[in-house]
Amino acid sequence: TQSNMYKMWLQYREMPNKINKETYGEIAVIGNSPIQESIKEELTRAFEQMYQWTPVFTENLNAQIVIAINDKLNDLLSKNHKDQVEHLLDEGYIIASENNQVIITGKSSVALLYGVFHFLKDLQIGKDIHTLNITNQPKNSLRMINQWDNLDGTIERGYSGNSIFYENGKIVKDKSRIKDYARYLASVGINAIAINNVNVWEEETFFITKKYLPEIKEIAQIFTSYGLKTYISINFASPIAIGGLHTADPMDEQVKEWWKKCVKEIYDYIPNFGGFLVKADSEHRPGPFTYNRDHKDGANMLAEALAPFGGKVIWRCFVYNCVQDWRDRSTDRARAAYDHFKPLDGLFHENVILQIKNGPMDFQVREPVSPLLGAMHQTNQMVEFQIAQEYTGQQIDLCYLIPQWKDVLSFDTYVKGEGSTIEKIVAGQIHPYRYSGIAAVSNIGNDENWTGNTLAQANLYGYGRLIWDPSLEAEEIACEWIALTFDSSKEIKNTVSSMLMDSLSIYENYTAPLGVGWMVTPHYHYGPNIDGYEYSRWGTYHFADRNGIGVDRTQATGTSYTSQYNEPNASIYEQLDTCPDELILFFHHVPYDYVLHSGKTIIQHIYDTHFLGYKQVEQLIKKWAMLENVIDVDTFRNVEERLQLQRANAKEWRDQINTYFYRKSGIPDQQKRTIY
Ligand code: GCW
Repeated sequence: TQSNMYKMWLQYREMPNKINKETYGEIAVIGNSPIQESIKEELTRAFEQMYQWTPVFTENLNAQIVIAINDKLNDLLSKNHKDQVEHLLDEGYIIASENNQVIITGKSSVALLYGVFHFLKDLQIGKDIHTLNITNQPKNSLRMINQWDNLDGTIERGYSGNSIFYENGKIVKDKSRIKDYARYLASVGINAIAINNVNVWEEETFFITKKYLPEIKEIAQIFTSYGLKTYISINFASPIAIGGLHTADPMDEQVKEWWKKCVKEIYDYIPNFGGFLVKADSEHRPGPFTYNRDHKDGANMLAEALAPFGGKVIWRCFVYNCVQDWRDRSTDRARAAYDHFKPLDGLFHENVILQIKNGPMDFQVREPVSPLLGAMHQTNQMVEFQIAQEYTGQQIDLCYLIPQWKDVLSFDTYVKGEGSTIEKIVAGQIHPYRYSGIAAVSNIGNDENWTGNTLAQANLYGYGRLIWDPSLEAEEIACEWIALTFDSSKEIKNTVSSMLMDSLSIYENYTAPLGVGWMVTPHYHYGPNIDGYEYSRWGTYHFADRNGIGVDRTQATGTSYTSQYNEPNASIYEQLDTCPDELILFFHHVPYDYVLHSGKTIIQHIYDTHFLGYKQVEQLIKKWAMLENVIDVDTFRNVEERLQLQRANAKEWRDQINTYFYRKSGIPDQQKRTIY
């Protein structure tokens, strides 16, 4: 049997108020697609666990619970509900209580699946089955997960064990865990997944060939039965690496033909294949630059091969010079994505979507929003988040990321006047994007609890919920997750939700200050190393010297990165007196005694937040300790152990940062605390 931690938010705990078998024992599920099969399985699992009886499935529309596409419902729906369904998108559903019947309907099978998961969620949190009346649909059309899993079983930036997809150079034979993953993802509305790392190594290059397609087909079928389309990350140099050609030039006829044949073969195996995810000309991966072509040439060539089958190219914009010289002050990594892609607006085919990281650097705890988002009016875009906590504590330190993503989504770009938020841009409401949405790097692995730290499950859950409906509040999502994962006791809810809600700012407090980023151990990205990247080629500098710190990205005296924003943002960031405190060192180089809006100097802010951050971790430990007797022992231990590691990490950060800046600046702490 599966442990509680394994079951994440689909616990289906035994319910005190049982719905009875006599009345609800028969459930009508109309249709036989694989998705209907998933629905039946999920209902069976849930009802057996919650109510200790097994439902019988029927096609009889008189059953108390009816799950069917709207045109199979005959006259069961009231006029009002009928109209509501008519206006829904394909993935939208309604749950209607009608003449004592519960009817879950929509226009597609996957809508029914989403409706059923919603129904089960409401039952789990104790809602009355007779009063359910829900209309719901996603705000974003593409809701995607990216696995950074390698065929050898490792996961790039994975902190939860090894891959559930691959082991020892092979696709796993037992795919039951992949199926469970599909259930979790579908239950929060994810509808697409790229199943391998964007860094495509030698053997993974063959994923698009007969060598692996039969097994990838099996994976794709699992995901299909939960409404997710499967994507493969490809190696841009495949025509050379595995095709026997001497070039991968996207303008070369033979190369084009090669990709067309390749794509056709993929669709022979997987008729609803989603398409390719591509990291090109980035961190030494091959790409069109080798052939003096640009990214539209590369993306469009693949798009042409995929178009006849309805496939898409998701092309990442994480393109920058990763062999910089720290002596060169004019090259600015933050500028790179915009500089490369903005001039290409309008030149991409309509089945290309650009995938852009939320910030201009790389998933730091604090960054401004990428100015490329929304800047291209005629090119499909989606934002990329990182659920995996590469720079935010690696699922050791607690860091609930939903508040960060909400900040990104609510950011006003002004690209089409006031109100041009990222939320609206990626929902396709500002520019007429054909496709758009949100992707994120997954945080799961084969650890029993999927996410290393059990509380990091909230980030996966929250990601799905937030991108389905960005209007949900971070705290609301946290409470929902807690209620489903643990139980509805007030004590657990209050304690865990306050821990989650405080965690991002705590993490920010004891790590790199005021938006400057990095200062992490090179390569591993956990723990402090203030100058670890300072003289390296990655372009991630803080420029601290005895007088001050920060990166001058102004038009007046710096790299002019600020000019990539629309007004008024460009001026807000450009001017010291309007630049928000939390980003000041991202945009400006300032002396240590510069006074923030908060009234504190930079140096005092550094001292205060670092002492505070450490204390706050100690408080987290105390809060968690209060739950010892109310939370299951596995979860309790799992989190307790990690909180202790977090404390050690926070201490190291606190002392190294404080010492470093005390020595650099020579300015003592006003409160005379011990600085080592
Ligand atoms: O910051 C980097 C990560 C790499 C990752 C890359 C990317 C998959 O450290 O591990 O490679 O981002 O997003 O492509």
